[in-house]
Amino acid sequence: MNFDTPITIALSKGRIFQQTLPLLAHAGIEALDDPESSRKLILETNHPAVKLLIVRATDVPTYVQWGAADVGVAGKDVLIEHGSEGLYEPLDLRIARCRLMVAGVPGADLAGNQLRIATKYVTAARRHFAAKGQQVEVIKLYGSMELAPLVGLSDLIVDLVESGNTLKANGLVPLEHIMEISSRLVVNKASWKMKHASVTGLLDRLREAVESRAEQEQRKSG
Ligand code: PRT
Ligand code: MG
Repeated sequence: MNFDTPITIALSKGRIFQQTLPLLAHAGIEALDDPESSRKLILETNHPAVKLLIVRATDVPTYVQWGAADVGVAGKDVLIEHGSEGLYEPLDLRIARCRLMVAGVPGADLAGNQLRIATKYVTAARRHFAAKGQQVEVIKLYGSMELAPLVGLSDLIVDLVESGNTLKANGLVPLEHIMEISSRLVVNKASWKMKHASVTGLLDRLREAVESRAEQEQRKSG
């Protein structure tokens, strides 16, 4: 692919970077450094006009919203909490998948009113209980949510669950499924207009990569 316009892509280290790399490779983009070993926050690629910005997962939508990055990859959880101002969300990359769940000690009461819910995902948690017509008090935490019900900070937590091992290790169980989570491509609204050819070119190649992977998965399971 031919990138004549400069394009910056915001990514977080760890699972999102690892799982986005093969998709970018399908668009002919290869990073020249590995963020896990290099301390650089701006990574060059094999295309001089294409750069990768390494930012915190929760900061990806902020960089893209303000146009400091043209595109980015962020979890649906992060996007729900951030809001969609200044952003398009044209593609589900189907990577970094997990589930947003209500969890607590075994047998915890899910139905009560004025339950206290500890979570990093305040917006998603409020919406979930409001949709059930339940009044709850949501307590914002920044991590280690599993501790909250063990020490009486909250009745329940709302957290991401992948294998379930983190809950299990703390004597908690998943109680209610809220939604499936995956990472999305987000695009700055001005970049979408001003860099239309490059952005849609990249989007098309990423969509192909996602679809061919989904077909492979289906063939394996069928
Ligand atoms: O780690 P850091 O503080 O820098 O930021 P972050 O935690 O937001 O980043 P990162 O890279 O850990 O997560 C980026 C995105 O990956 C998230 O926004 C999610 O969309 C997605 N994702 C997928 C996950 C998980 N799976 C996941 N398992 N994010 C977090 N977890 C955590 C979860 O919060 C819980 O503590 O892993 C634990 C549960 O895992 P299991 O396997 O024990 O159930
Ligand atoms: Mg993390």
